[in-house]
Amino acid sequence: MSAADKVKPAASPASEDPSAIAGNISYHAQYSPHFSPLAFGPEQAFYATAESVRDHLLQRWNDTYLHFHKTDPKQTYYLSMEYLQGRALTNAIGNLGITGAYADAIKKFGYELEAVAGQERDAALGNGGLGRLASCFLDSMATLNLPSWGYGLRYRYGLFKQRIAKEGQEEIAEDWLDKFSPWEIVRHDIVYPIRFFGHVEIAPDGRRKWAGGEVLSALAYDVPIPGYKTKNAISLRLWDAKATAADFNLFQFNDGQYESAAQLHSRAQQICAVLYPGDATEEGKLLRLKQQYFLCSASLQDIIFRFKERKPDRVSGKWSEFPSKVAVQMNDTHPTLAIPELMRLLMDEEGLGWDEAWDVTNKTVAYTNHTVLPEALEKWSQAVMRKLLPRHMEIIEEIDKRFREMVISTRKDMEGKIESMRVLDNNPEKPVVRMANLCVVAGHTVNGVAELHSNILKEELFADYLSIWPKKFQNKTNGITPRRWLRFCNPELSEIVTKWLKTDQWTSNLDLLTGLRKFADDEKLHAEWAAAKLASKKRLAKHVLDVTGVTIDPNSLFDIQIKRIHEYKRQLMNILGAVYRYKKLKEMSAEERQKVTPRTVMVGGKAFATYTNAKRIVKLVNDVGAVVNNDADVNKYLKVVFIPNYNVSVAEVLIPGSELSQHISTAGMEASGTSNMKFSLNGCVIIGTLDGANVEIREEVGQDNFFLFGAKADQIAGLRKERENGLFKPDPRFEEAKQFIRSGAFGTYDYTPLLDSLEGNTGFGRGDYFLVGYDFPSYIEAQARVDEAYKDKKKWIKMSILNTAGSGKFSSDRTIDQYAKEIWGISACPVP
Ligand code: RUG
Repeated sequence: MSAADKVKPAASPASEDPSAIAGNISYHAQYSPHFSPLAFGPEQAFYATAESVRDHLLQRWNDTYLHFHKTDPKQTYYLSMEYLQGRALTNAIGNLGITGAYADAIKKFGYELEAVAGQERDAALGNGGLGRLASCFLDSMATLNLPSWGYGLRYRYGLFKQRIAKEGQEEIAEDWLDKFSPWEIVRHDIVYPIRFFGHVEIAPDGRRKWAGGEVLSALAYDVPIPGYKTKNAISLRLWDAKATAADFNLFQFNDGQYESAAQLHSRAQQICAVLYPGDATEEGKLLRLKQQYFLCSASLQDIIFRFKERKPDRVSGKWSEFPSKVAVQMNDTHPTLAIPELMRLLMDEEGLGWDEAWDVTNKTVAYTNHTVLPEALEKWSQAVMRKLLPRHMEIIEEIDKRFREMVISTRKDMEGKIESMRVLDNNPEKPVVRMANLCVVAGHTVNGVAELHSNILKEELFADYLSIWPKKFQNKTNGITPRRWLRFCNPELSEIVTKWLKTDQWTSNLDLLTGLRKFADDEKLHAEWAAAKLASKKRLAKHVLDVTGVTIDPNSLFDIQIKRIHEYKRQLMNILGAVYRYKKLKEMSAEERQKVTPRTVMVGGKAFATYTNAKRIVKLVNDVGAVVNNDADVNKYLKVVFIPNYNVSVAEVLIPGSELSQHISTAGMEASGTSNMKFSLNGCVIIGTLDGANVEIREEVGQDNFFLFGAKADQIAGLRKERENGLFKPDPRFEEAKQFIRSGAFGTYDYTPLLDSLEGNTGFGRGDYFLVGYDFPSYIEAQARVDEAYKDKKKWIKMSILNTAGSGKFSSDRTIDQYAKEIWGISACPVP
């Protein structure tokens, strides 16, 4: 008899009584039989528990759909190529307020909730901050009862799993659907045709029509997203690509031509196979564009369907009503094709004229920019676009033409600027469509994601447009959900916060955290705070031991940098700092070392598979760690650990246990950053530059509670110029650190190309474009201030408390409330 058999099965969903819940889990173990009925291990326990939780979710999700249907509010649709959802179980029961009941229920089977929750695979349908932001936004939309949904793609394989081998990072397909995802609901009733290639025809009624080519189907999978302490549960609708039976050539198959018989099926599989397929080849570029169009077309057809479904008497004459019922937010330029697709659907399918379709489109779509890095601003070859989406290319050409005419006729003074503002770049060598320009021209609002970033958009990247549309540009400083990023991932600290604030309302009103300020010197709070931190540090130390085999000391200063590996984020500066520290430790006498603040430097993050320098950085951190951690002279004072396979669940262990975190990008290059907010919320002090949201975090937590260093954004261009002119004189400490690596102190791997990128005078990727050399001395000095501050435990804990206390602004509830009011024009629609 299995453990599940010991509890009487009961189908009744949505109970909050532990015995009834246990019965429901047992029911799922037996009647949703994914596994042998003879076994009920932790994995089976997870799936049965998740299915039981899903019963709770489905009820709310259905009620919410019906309520939105009945009340017909204006609704936001968030289009994003990325969602970094992570695990869902702990979050779902936490938001539903049934964690205790589920913990008790699971005990009846002899398991602990944490162990069962740990069985879940991360849903990593995203790459980094942009995807995690989208997931935090969904949590806030549901919590604020906003009528809003997310749309994305159901990638078969998530962001790759990172393994550290002798040669450095290896990428392995992340099989998050290996068994199945208990959270998704396949919607066989929601399918839309998606065309690729083909040609444009003139229909008998004179309308232009896209025809021919190949047609696949988009099939919806819904993931219910529960709000915190509300009956609302919204949808994350993920599209999968399918071909139909009609596309299967039975004749060819019976003739032994198996591959050509199922050609369209295999092409359908490619579309949602992976996030960001390599785009070095023409095939790769085409596939990415297909993915983007697939998301946009399926979502817009669905949005239009719902617009009609909510009021079936809506006739084509009423399209002017559309923007009062629908807001579409494009998360970066990846869903830009929503613009020509909406135009196409309105004109070619619904019969609107250009002006009316343009007016509706403009009032409906808005664009969030997440980067000013030139290489990340998407540009698609006009030839590829014309081949894959001929009708869209026509529409884009018309948008470009009309924009040009508008500027020429109304703004003579801008004529000289027009070429760089146009949607099309007709450079004969490489004609492209500039997606960001298309978003700015077509959208009603453009926003950046932190004050500094939004100012750079207005003053530099989009400055020319600002003079045409001064009201189009806004700032919406990013945020993070306090549920996942404090309440659920750091229960020890959460309890203390609730105890001292005498309320747990901070979970949905994060500004209440300022109430901690008045206790910042209280010794009792200090003792509790330190104990909670130590508990999290021990949990983190265990994780490090489990995944790397390295033992770290929970009494050392835990210094963490976790984010995608990129040269602008300057993990290289961090590791050069660690190398310098190691060299100085080696030069010290035993007595001198005793005065040193012991430190554990942890770095985690994935390097894009084809980004060679980023991969070299990963290798370097590992190589430095291998030497330092095994050096008995100094490893009491310094350890360097690379945390493999950084993802959302790993972050949930690392962030609570952090004391210092590094956000050290070249000023002006990190649009916002969001892990900085998570760290600060968890009482971790930041060492950072005045970049992205660091600027605002420092304002909120107080400048004494933030270790600042480095050049400011407005100095960067000048510094690069100086460098080009050969005026830069490197600090001897910077030279010493590089030289130590070049000497072979960390093994035989050839780091010359990586170190050479920090030398010379000019050029992207050479000539130290990211100014590591310029900022290194002030970085080392800021780190020395950290060492001193950490010696004063009282001072450090006070800084930690004041970081948490100053984090209220960075709740994604605040961000989403601002989007709702200032961009989307939507209001709460709570299920009664
Ligand atoms: O790099 C940015 C981060 O600074 C930002 O916090 C995050 C969310 O706004 O978006 C990141 N980002 C930018 N991810 N992808 C891009 C460019 O496509």
